[in-house]
Amino acid sequence: MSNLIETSIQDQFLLVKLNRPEKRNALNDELVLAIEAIFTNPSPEVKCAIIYGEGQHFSAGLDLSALRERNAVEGLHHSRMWHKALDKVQFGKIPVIAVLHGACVGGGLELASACHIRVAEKSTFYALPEGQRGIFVGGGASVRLPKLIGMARMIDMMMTGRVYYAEEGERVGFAQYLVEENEGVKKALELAKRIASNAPMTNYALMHVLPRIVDAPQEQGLLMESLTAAIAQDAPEAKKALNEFLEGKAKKVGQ
Ligand code: 1HE
Repeated sequence: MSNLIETSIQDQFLLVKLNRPEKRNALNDELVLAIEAIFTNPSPEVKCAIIYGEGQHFSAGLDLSALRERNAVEGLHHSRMWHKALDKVQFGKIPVIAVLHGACVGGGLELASACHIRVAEKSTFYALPEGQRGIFVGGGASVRLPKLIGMARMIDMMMTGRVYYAEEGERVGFAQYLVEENEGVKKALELAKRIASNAPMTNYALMHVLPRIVDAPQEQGLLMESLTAAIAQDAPEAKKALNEFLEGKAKKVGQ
């Protein structure tokens, strides 16, 4: 395993730390492949993962020093390597929470977008410098980011170099939670506990079925929804949770 990334298990949660602070957690091939390996085969005891960055920034994106002269085909393979790795994050076995601080830019934002929930500390800022570097996003941002913030904002960011800071960023949809500095992992652990208490089928449906429904034509989406609902309600966890509510033993909404 690469020493540019560190993993540890706390309770039933996998903590994944980007550990290249001297290069602002810039993502070279070694790091991207390490991310792929970690999310391809998480230990079965792990119920949720949290990914965060060491140092002052979550990630400065693609390691630009590795952006040597590539021809079109090599560029394609490089981009597809990112897609394969980030698909393992989005469509793996465990929900993934990204904890953001400092720069969350370029490929760093693409990594954050592949996670299921984003918690931003107040120092976070978001940008897509690809526009200014004469390149295009290649790590999945054109598919994932418009679903978070809308296409118009992404076009503006790339055309003008616009930077969004933490508070506005949360408002427009980059992150779901905004917390004080150094509070992100604590918040993510709280959320992870809740996520881990869900029926496995519910988490699976949210990670794997919902994105396909969103991309599908309405008729197929509705059918997928019905099939998923039917399977989910038949699971023993669903029956147990329903009984607990009917017996007055379950938490009310908001508790
Ligand atoms: C890097 C990188 C990098 C820093 N690749 N080495 N991403 C970017 O265009 C963002 C470029 N980085 C920055 O704008 C700034 O570094 C930050 C705003 C993120 C942080 O600023 P700061 O003042 O904390 O750090 P720094 O002094 O700029 O950088 C410290 C070191 O990290 C320095 O190396 P050093 O050897 O001179 O100490 C920097 O060169 C190095 N560094 N960022 C390589 N990105 C799948 S396609 C995705 C396409 C993209 O992601 S494009 C966007 C790339």
